[in-house]
Amino acid sequence: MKASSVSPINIALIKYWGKRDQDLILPYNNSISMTVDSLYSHTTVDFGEQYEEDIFILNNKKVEVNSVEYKKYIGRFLNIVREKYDIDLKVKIMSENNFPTSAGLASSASGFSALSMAINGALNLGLNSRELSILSRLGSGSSARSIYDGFVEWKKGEMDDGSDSYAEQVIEDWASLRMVICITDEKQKKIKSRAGMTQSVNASPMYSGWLSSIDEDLNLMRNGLMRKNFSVVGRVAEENCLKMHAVMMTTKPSIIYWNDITLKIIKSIIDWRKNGLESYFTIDAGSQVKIICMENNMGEIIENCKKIKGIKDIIVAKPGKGSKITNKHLF
Ligand code: 2P0
Repeated sequence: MKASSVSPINIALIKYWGKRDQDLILPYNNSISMTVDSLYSHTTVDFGEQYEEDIFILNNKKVEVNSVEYKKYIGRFLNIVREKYDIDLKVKIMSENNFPTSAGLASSASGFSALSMAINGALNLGLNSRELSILSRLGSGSSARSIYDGFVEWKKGEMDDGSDSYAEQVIEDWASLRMVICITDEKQKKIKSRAGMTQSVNASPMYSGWLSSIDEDLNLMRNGLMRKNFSVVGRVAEENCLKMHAVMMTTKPSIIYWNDITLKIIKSIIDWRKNGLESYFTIDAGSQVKIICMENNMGEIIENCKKIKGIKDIIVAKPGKGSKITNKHLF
């Protein structure tokens, strides 16, 4: 009962920040993302009677199954899976990320989509993509989007049971679009998204403004993607990102994920744009800046980034494929 999968992160162009249901992980708003080709989790799961307790090894380090962090994320998800599919076996899970974990690079998106995909294979559940998206959402919301290739929309849904809250593809590919990911800090963030978004819903005076403006952003983004209109997609992504960070910053107590390098990159991008080098930024629950650009401008943008002191690493991402089963097992 062993299976492995590889699953990518995704980067939101229209963000998810707040849940209408904490247990079922149902969001207040739809979100739209790009599935990324170069950053992924590789996960192997093995269910069997030989295991007396669950074992979880992340990036070659055994995670304590009694730790609060484990219980809140993986442990909680395994309980859901066991109850939903009537499974009585313990499991060994090994997972590796090829990028910094929990630093605002959507490791929970790649991690839970890889885990769901591998569990589907190991237990022979026969779930289709939509059912996998729903299962994965129960582990971590943004992971619902990583199941699919290209550009993807996660629907908030209307039903109380979450059965209509899953992701769907908007467009399959946009081969000339790029994201230049500037790593400004490789340390784990201090405030996890899950806790941060709950605080924002409860304690940011801007939260209602965020929700009332989201439908317009979603419409513009869908149309921009369908027409492959880079200026619209970039502008709307940047505006939406700034709105989400305004909500974060105005939460009491405030949630500020940026550092001085983050702000330096933002200002540089705005300057480059004034001088005709068209690029836009988006930033998630962390300090890394994702620069959205077209392939033909990427070389110049990377050269410019290399001149900004403090950027620790630059990773180029293209639109990529969603979660896949692989026969390469980690153990
Ligand atoms: C997003 N983020 O849309 C937004 C932008 C962070 C900022 O989705 O509680 O780790 O596991 O559902 O999925 C991060 O949220 O939170 C996230 P849970 P998740 O990509």
